[in-house]
Amino acid sequence: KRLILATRNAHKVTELRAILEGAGLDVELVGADAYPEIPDVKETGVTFAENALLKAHALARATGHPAVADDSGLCVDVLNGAPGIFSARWAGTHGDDKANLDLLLAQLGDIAEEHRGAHFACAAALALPDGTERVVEGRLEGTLRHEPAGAGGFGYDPILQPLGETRTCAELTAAEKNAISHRGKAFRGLVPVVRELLG
Ligand code: ITT
Ligand code: NA
Repeated sequence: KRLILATRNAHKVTELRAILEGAGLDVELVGADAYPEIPDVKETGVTFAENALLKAHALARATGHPAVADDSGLCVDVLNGAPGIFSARWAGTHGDDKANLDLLLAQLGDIAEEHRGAHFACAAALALPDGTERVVEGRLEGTLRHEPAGAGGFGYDPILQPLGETRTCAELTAAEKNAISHRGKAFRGLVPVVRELLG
Protein backbone atom coordinates (compact mmCIF):
# COMPACT_ATOMS: atom_id res chain seq x y z
CA LYS A 1 0.00 0.00 0.00
CA ARG A 2 1.20 3.41 -1.00
CA LEU A 3 0.62 6.66 0.95
CA ILE A 4 1.50 9.87 -0.88
CA LEU A 5 3.11 12.73 1.06
CA ALA A 6 1.38 15.63 -0.71
CA THR A 7 4.03 18.31 -0.14
CA ARG A 8 6.85 19.82 -2.22
CA ASN A 9 8.62 21.16 0.89
CA ALA A 10 11.69 18.95 1.43
CA HIS A 11 11.91 19.88 5.12
CA LYS A 12 8.33 18.74 5.67
CA VAL A 13 9.01 15.48 3.81
CA THR A 14 11.96 14.75 6.12
CA GLU A 15 9.90 15.46 9.25
CA LEU A 16 6.85 13.56 8.00
CA ARG A 17 8.89 10.48 7.14
CA ALA A 18 10.41 10.42 10.63
CA ILE A 19 7.04 10.96 12.31
CA LEU A 20 5.11 8.41 10.21
CA GLU A 21 7.89 5.79 10.08
CA GLY A 22 8.02 5.97 13.87
CA ALA A 23 4.33 5.04 13.92
CA GLY A 24 4.95 1.70 12.22
CA LEU A 25 2.28 2.04 9.51
CA ASP A 26 2.30 -0.80 6.96
CA VAL A 27 2.53 1.59 3.97
CA GLU A 28 5.12 2.75 1.46
CA LEU A 29 5.59 6.52 1.89
CA VAL A 30 6.02 8.23 -1.49
CA GLY A 31 6.80 11.94 -1.85
CA ALA A 32 4.93 14.18 -4.31
CA ASP A 33 8.25 14.52 -6.16
CA ALA A 34 7.55 11.04 -7.56
CA TYR A 35 4.74 12.72 -9.54
CA PRO A 36 6.37 15.80 -11.14
CA GLU A 37 3.63 15.94 -13.80
CA ILE A 38 0.94 16.73 -11.21
CA PRO A 39 0.59 20.52 -10.92
CA ASP A 40 0.58 22.25 -7.53
CA VAL A 41 -2.90 23.04 -6.30
CA LYS A 42 -3.83 26.67 -5.57
CA GLU A 43 -4.07 27.17 -1.81
CA THR A 44 -7.34 29.11 -1.90
CA GLY A 45 -8.59 28.03 1.54
CA VAL A 46 -8.88 30.46 4.42
CA THR A 47 -7.84 27.97 7.11
CA PHE A 48 -4.94 25.53 7.54
CA ALA A 49 -7.46 22.66 7.42
CA GLU A 50 -9.00 23.80 4.12
CA ASN A 51 -5.60 24.18 2.46
CA ALA A 52 -4.36 20.83 3.76
CA LEU A 53 -7.49 19.15 2.37
CA LEU A 54 -7.06 20.86 -1.02
CA LYS A 55 -3.51 19.52 -1.26
CA ALA A 56 -4.40 15.99 -0.09
CA HIS A 57 -7.42 15.67 -2.42
CA ALA A 58 -5.47 16.90 -5.44
CA LEU A 59 -2.80 14.20 -5.02
CA ALA A 60 -5.22 11.42 -4.07
CA ARG A 61 -7.39 12.15 -7.11
CA ALA A 62 -4.47 12.43 -9.51
CA THR A 63 -2.54 9.37 -8.29
CA GLY A 64 -5.34 7.04 -7.26
CA HIS A 65 -3.58 6.52 -3.91
CA PRO A 66 -4.41 7.82 -0.43
CA ALA A 67 -2.56 11.07 0.30
CA VAL A 68 -1.66 13.07 3.40
CA ALA A 69 -0.93 16.79 3.30
CA ASP A 70 0.34 19.40 5.74
CA ASP A 71 -0.65 23.03 5.87
CA SER A 72 1.11 24.94 8.58
CA GLY A 73 2.38 28.28 9.74
CA LEU A 74 3.31 30.67 12.51
CA CYS A 75 0.51 32.57 14.30
CA VAL A 76 1.68 35.63 16.26
CA ASP A 77 -0.58 36.85 19.09
CA VAL A 78 0.18 40.54 18.71
CA LEU A 79 -0.41 40.31 14.93
CA ASN A 80 -3.84 38.71 15.47
CA GLY A 81 -2.63 35.35 14.18
CA ALA A 82 -0.61 36.55 11.18
CA PRO A 83 1.31 35.39 9.19
CA GLY A 84 -0.87 32.27 9.67
CA ILE A 85 -1.79 30.66 6.35
CA PHE A 86 0.45 33.22 4.60
CA SER A 87 3.58 32.13 6.50
CA ALA A 88 5.37 30.69 3.45
CA ARG A 89 5.06 33.95 1.47
CA TRP A 90 4.97 36.61 4.19
CA ALA A 91 7.72 38.69 2.54
CA GLY A 92 6.38 38.10 -0.99
CA THR A 93 8.35 35.21 -2.46
CA HIS A 94 6.97 31.74 -1.67
CA GLY A 95 9.38 29.75 0.48
CA ASP A 96 11.98 32.50 1.07
CA ASP A 97 12.46 31.49 4.72
CA LYS A 98 15.10 34.11 5.50
CA ALA A 99 13.15 37.03 4.03
CA ASN A 100 9.97 35.89 5.83
CA LEU A 101 11.76 35.62 9.17
CA ASP A 102 13.60 38.95 8.79
CA LEU A 103 10.37 40.76 7.92
CA LEU A 104 8.55 39.28 10.89
CA LEU A 105 11.34 40.27 13.30
CA ALA A 106 11.29 43.79 11.86
CA GLN A 107 7.52 43.98 12.34
CA LEU A 108 7.83 42.93 15.98
CA GLY A 109 10.67 45.36 16.61
CA ASP A 110 11.65 45.46 20.27
CA ILE A 111 8.18 44.59 21.59
CA ALA A 112 8.57 43.28 25.13
CA GLU A 113 8.81 39.63 26.13
CA GLU A 114 5.25 39.35 27.47
CA HIS A 115 3.88 40.42 24.08
CA ARG A 116 5.97 37.97 22.01
CA GLY A 117 3.65 34.97 22.33
CA ALA A 118 3.11 32.86 19.21
CA HIS A 119 2.38 29.32 18.11
CA PHE A 120 3.07 27.05 15.19
CA ALA A 121 -0.08 25.43 13.81
CA CYS A 122 -0.38 22.39 11.57
CA ALA A 123 -3.36 20.77 9.89
CA ALA A 124 -2.71 17.17 8.83
CA ALA A 125 -5.16 15.99 6.19
CA LEU A 126 -5.83 12.53 4.80
CA ALA A 127 -7.74 12.10 1.55
CA LEU A 128 -8.69 8.90 -0.26
CA PRO A 129 -9.26 8.68 -4.02
CA ASP A 130 -12.99 8.15 -3.34
CA GLY A 131 -13.22 11.56 -1.63
CA THR A 132 -13.13 10.40 2.00
CA GLU A 133 -11.34 13.01 4.12
CA ARG A 134 -10.09 13.54 7.67
CA VAL A 135 -8.16 16.39 9.36
CA VAL A 136 -6.26 16.52 12.66
CA GLU A 137 -4.66 19.74 13.97
CA GLY A 138 -1.69 20.32 16.25
CA ARG A 139 -0.03 23.33 17.90
CA LEU A 140 3.28 24.27 19.48
CA GLU A 141 3.08 27.28 21.82
CA GLY A 142 6.07 29.51 22.43
CA THR A 143 7.60 32.97 22.42
CA LEU A 144 9.51 34.80 19.70
CA ARG A 145 13.17 35.65 20.21
CA HIS A 146 14.63 39.04 19.24
CA GLU A 147 17.39 37.36 17.19
CA PRO A 148 17.49 34.05 15.29
CA ALA A 149 19.41 31.16 16.90
CA GLY A 150 20.21 27.67 15.65
CA ALA A 151 20.73 26.02 12.27
CA GLY A 152 18.27 23.11 12.38
CA GLY A 153 14.73 22.87 11.07
CA PHE A 154 13.39 25.46 8.61
CA GLY A 155 11.15 28.50 8.30
CA TYR A 156 10.62 30.37 11.55
CA ASP A 157 12.33 27.70 13.72
CA PRO A 158 15.29 29.99 14.65
CA ILE A 159 12.96 32.47 16.40
CA LEU A 160 10.33 30.26 18.06
CA GLN A 161 11.25 29.16 21.60
CA PRO A 162 8.75 26.57 22.82
CA LEU A 163 7.22 27.16 26.27
CA GLY A 164 9.38 25.48 28.90
CA GLU A 165 12.42 25.39 26.59
CA THR A 166 15.60 27.48 26.72
CA ARG A 167 16.41 26.71 23.07
CA THR A 168 14.71 27.68 19.81
CA CYS A 169 13.20 25.01 17.56
CA ALA A 170 16.26 25.38 15.32
CA GLU A 171 18.49 24.41 18.28
CA LEU A 172 16.55 21.22 19.01
CA THR A 173 17.51 17.92 17.39
CA ALA A 174 15.13 16.71 14.70
CA ALA A 175 13.79 14.08 17.11
CA GLU A 176 13.30 16.62 19.90
CA LYS A 177 11.40 18.92 17.55
CA ASN A 178 9.18 16.14 16.21
CA ALA A 179 8.35 15.02 19.76
CA ILE A 180 6.74 18.36 20.65
CA SER A 181 5.97 20.04 17.34
CA HIS A 182 2.65 21.04 15.81
CA ARG A 183 3.46 18.65 12.93
CA GLY A 184 4.36 15.78 15.25
CA LYS A 185 1.14 16.20 17.23
CA ALA A 186 -1.09 16.54 14.16
CA PHE A 187 0.36 13.57 12.25
CA ARG A 188 0.61 11.28 15.28
CA GLY A 189 -3.05 12.11 15.79
CA LEU A 190 -3.77 11.19 12.18
CA VAL A 191 -2.03 7.79 12.41
CA PRO A 192 -4.98 5.86 13.95
CA VAL A 193 -7.23 7.36 11.28
CA VAL A 194 -4.85 6.23 8.53
CA ARG A 195 -4.76 2.76 10.10
CA GLU A 196 -8.54 2.59 10.26
CA LEU A 197 -9.21 3.83 6.72
CA LEU A 198 -6.33 2.05 4.94
CA GLY A 199 -6.73 -1.22 6.87
P1 ITT B 1 3.60 22.55 0.66
O1 ITT B 1 2.40 23.44 0.49
O2 ITT B 1 4.09 21.96 -0.62
O3 ITT B 1 3.39 21.50 1.72
P2 ITT B 1 4.82 24.96 1.75
O4 ITT B 1 6.19 25.26 2.26
O5 ITT B 1 4.25 25.86 0.71
O6 ITT B 1 4.83 23.44 1.21
P3 ITT B 1 2.79 25.83 3.66
O7 ITT B 1 1.97 26.55 2.66
O8 ITT B 1 2.07 24.95 4.65
O9 ITT B 1 3.85 24.86 2.98
O10 ITT B 1 3.66 26.90 4.45
C1 ITT B 1 4.35 26.54 5.59
C2 ITT B 1 5.20 27.72 6.10
O11 ITT B 1 4.96 27.90 7.49
C3 ITT B 1 6.68 27.43 5.94
O12 ITT B 1 7.18 27.99 4.75
C4 ITT B 1 7.28 28.08 7.18
O13 ITT B 1 7.50 29.45 6.90
C5 ITT B 1 6.17 27.97 8.20
N1 ITT B 1 6.33 26.72 9.00
C6 ITT B 1 5.51 25.64 8.97
N2 ITT B 1 5.97 24.67 9.77
C7 ITT B 1 7.10 25.14 10.32
C8 ITT B 1 8.03 24.60 11.22
O14 ITT B 1 7.93 23.36 11.68
N3 ITT B 1 9.06 25.36 11.59
C9 ITT B 1 9.21 26.61 11.10
N4 ITT B 1 8.38 27.19 10.24
C10 ITT B 1 7.32 26.47 9.85
NA1 NA C 1 -0.23 27.34 3.01
